[in-house]
Amino acid sequence: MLYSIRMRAAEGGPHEQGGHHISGAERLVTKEELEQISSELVHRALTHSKGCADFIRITIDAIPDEAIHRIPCLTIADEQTDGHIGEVPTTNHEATTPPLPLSSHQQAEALLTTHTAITPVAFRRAVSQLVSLPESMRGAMLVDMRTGQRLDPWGQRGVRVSRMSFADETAAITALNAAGYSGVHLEEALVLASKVLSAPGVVGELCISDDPDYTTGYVSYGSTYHRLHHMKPVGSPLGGRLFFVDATADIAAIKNYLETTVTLVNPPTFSLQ
Ligand code: WAQ
Ligand code: MG
Ligand code: MG
Ligand code: MG
Repeated sequence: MLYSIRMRAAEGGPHEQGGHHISGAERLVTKEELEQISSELVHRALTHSKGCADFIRITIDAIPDEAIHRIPCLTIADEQTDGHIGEVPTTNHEATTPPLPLSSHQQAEALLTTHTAITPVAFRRAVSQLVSLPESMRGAMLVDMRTGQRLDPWGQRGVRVSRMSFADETAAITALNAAGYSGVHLEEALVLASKVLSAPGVVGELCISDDPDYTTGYVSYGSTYHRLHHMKPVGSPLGGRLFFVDATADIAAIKNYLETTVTLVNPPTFSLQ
């Protein structure tokens, strides 16, 4: 039997009373792991770079075994973007013109629009909506892959992907470490991104962390996860996620799948070097 454990934390009261979102995380764990993971999640809420939580909600539910859905892990492709243009250090998310190297956002656009049906207009419109929000959302925006128009009606909450974990977290972390990757941001993002692309109707994702000191984000599509550095200026608390969807997709069904289907992600695999 597995348990779903979810944490959300805010400063200035609960989210629903206007508290400022600090952190959220979720796992699927065994009964034996519950106490340890609860304490790790509380620790995280109390020591986060976004502030110290004064509201922490931990929710635990048992999951019947037959409800569990298994999916493959996305494959990591690492696109290094240079943080420096010429001699001038830049934040490198702002558009450049040739012969300067593409900025992180231009790389994201090139990847998503070359390999999926997401249009450049949709990409730009969606990113500009995301980066012009006054505050980071708690979840993701669902946007039309052809127009970039926001499709979900869920305001600052958006869609929150939940009830997912690596099937074998130790094996997954060992495989990541052996390939040179580490850190809870990457581990959690890979699980989340794998679940997102497994949803019918979702064709791609863009992610920018809202942690002020974490500027690496990613885009994902098909079966790949592309890390992109310098997605925002260091120190910015503004991040977010865009889920690009087919306009004919059923928005309520996507939300329901992402929020409630209990999903285990197989360990990542790396081709032999
Ligand atoms: N479901 C949907 N959206 C979410 C969720 C969720 N469970 N959690 C966070 N978001 C949205 C929300 O708008 C946040 O502001 C935004 O994403 C960023 O969340 O390979 O740390 O948890 O090293 O700050 C990427 C790792 C880390 C890249 C991303 O996101 C790498 C990260 P954060
Ligand atoms: Mg997170
Ligand atoms: Mg899909
Ligand atoms: Mg964060």
